[in-house]
Amino acid sequence: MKVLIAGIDGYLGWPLAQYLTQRGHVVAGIDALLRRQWVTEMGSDSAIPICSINDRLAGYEKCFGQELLFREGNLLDYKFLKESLAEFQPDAIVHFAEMPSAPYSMIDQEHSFFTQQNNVMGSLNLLWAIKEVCPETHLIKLGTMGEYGTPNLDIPEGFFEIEFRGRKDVLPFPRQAGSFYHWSKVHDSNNTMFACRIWGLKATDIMQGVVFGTRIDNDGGDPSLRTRLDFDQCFGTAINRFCCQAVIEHPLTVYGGGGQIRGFIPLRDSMQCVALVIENPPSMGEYRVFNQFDRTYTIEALASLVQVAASDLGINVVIQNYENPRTEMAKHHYNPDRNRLVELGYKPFGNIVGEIKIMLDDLSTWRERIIKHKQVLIPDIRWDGSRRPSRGIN
Ligand code: USQ
Repeated sequence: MKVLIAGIDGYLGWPLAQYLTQRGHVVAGIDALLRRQWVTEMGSDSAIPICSINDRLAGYEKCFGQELLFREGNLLDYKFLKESLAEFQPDAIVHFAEMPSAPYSMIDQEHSFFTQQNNVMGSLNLLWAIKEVCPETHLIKLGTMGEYGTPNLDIPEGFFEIEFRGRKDVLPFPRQAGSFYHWSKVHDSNNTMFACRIWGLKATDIMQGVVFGTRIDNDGGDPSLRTRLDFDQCFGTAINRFCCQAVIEHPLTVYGGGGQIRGFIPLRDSMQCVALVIENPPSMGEYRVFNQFDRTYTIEALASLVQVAASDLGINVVIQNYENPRTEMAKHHYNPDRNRLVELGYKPFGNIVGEIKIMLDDLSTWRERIIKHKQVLIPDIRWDGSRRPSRGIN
């Protein structure tokens, strides 16, 4: 199939291009290269050095013996977007071209506004462009498990049957997002569902958990093919940050008591799931929702897994609880379904400790790069709009 990846330069986009190529798909990409700027704005850098987009494209061509069509531009530029779709005529579009950080969206008015404008308007433009240029294209939109929040109910995959005053219906499961970023994803989901209903487009909305990992299956050894790995408070996610902290023997920064539960998925599994979604498209007019994660963990349990894996490799790290800069539930029920991808053939890698050890090994090569930016490890962005570094609480 011809697959266009919007956001091809990011943590997920660049490895996905390689993974899909290995599965026989023809890949093209668009990107405004904003992720690089956001991480610089946070005073940080990818722990794993990454090449410029031009060197990435040259490395891809050398490794796979074929060219990757790339166009630099922004989804907010509607003319650019329509021209890109018309040029490539994709069978599927994977939409990763969003600002992905909850803390970044909570910094201040400007960052909240930017997040929602970039994500919601960019996605709306994409829906219009698909309708006008290639209405039979399958849109695979990256949503987030965070759209659901942490209700005191089990979480289905997008929809549930509800009975109210003696009548029944199947309705979208309530969304209770926990940041302006997560709400931007809810707004995208609503717009996508609506576009499928009124225009007959077809879309899969992936509710993805927190991704971690430095590698995919069969990654080429060329440095241009590596993906980035962030560890700052905005673009570094929990396990990725803990592994970067461990390799420099910095305390693992558990926010609050660490009783928060989230769904987690290794990078290599995320690639597998997206490929399965592309290869098993919905019908025209169908809007379907898949929850995409391997297992759920408390943050405290994850920090312990990283601590133990590090200790096996001779690295001693302590776990430190910090005042939680976020407003989120300290302890809660969390039991989301994730059957639909398994039904399509998703086979989880399953060995989280093994994956963490691979990460620690990879990251120890880049210890100096993490040490150079270690001031970004302590969070200071608070959900009340103020900024103050969190202090240790034990
Ligand atoms: N946390 C810590 N210590 C840290 C970093 C995070 O305790 O150093 C805690 C947070 O308080 C939170 C949990 O770990 O309770 C997850 O935080 P995170 O930064 O790993 O992930 P999150 O902000 O939820 O967002 C990430 C991605 C986002 C994606 C989401 C999936 O940045 O793009 O949508 O994971 S989910 O969490 O399922 O909504």
